Amino acid sequence: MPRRTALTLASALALGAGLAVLPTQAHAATVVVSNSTDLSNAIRNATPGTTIQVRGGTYYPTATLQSTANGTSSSRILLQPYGSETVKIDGSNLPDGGWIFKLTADYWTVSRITFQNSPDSAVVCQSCASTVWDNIKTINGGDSGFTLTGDSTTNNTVRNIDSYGHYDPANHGENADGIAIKYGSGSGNLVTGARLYNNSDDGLDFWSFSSPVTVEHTWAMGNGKNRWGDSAFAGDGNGYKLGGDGEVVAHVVNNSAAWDNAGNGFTENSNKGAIVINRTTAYANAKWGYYFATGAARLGKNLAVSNGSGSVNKGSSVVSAGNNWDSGISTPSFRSTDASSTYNARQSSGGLPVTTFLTTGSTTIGATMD
Ligand SMILES: [Ca+2]
Ligand SMILES: [Ca+2]
Repeated sequence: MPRRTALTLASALALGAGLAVLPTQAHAATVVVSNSTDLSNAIRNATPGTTIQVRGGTYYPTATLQSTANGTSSSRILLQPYGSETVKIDGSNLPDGGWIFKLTADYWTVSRITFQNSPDSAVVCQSCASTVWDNIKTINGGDSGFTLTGDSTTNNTVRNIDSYGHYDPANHGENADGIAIKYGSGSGNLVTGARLYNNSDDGLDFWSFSSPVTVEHTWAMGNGKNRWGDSAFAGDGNGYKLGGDGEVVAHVVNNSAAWDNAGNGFTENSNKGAIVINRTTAYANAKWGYYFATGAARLGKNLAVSNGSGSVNKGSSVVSAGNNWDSGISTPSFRSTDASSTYNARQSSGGLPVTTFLTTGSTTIGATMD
């Protein structure tokens, strides 16, 4: 990236009356950090155009890394590894209830960093706008892996995240989701290319979020199983929990899949909005493939196979067309029902690994699994 020309203080002063129109991105700096203190300070003190490059290794901060510093549309703040090095930020030394990273800011891009072993939530973006989360991992935390929350949560992109192994012991697994977009509002938020698996509660949860969110190219699997020997386990285990708390909102899920979850593959969760579910696949979930019993969902070209309670539970306001449970629609066979390749490393582009699992070759129905 070409370096921006910085306006020095002296030249700015020389402009005299022109001060009022000075660009705000006067300082574009690259900061290289190699210990937790410097990392914390760099995050807190970032200014528009700051690039924070984190040297390889595992970091153990003792307080939540946080910032309220905004970038701008033309001078984003970047947080990323140095070169191709591997960076893990581990929450093991945080106090009980601590989060690893809390951002309340706009125009950040966070790339290729693992956030693991958080006492509570791993990453929380509160009232963030125009942030990009690119190929991050959130692993084995004590509540949800990645959270967007608060009003004015707009135009954020979560791309190619892996979020797995989260479990909240205090609530017997009731709350820990792979991605939680909950308790807030704001348009233009996108989840794409996510793998959300083996979390105690849901793969993805939009509880009490009042604006539409779009999900695509995402897999949710193995959620809601008691993997922790919890005798009072309370995880729900929906692949995609698309609402709740009385919000009526038309979320959109395209070309995504849910399998082997303990609950439903896809559920309105009492959201009566016109949720759009298009070309998705629900396979071998313990409850319904698609549970839309009370709302007005638009279900099109979806494929449900071998779900415990059945393919679909749909109320009279649901519009259903081209799905394999609709009359005259046949069920294509899967090329593979062996999911092992879905856990492989991602492609060099950061995209989901190549798999034949749940692919059919159909150009009209079901997820394409890519
Ligand atoms: Ca729950
Ligand atoms: Ca949940």
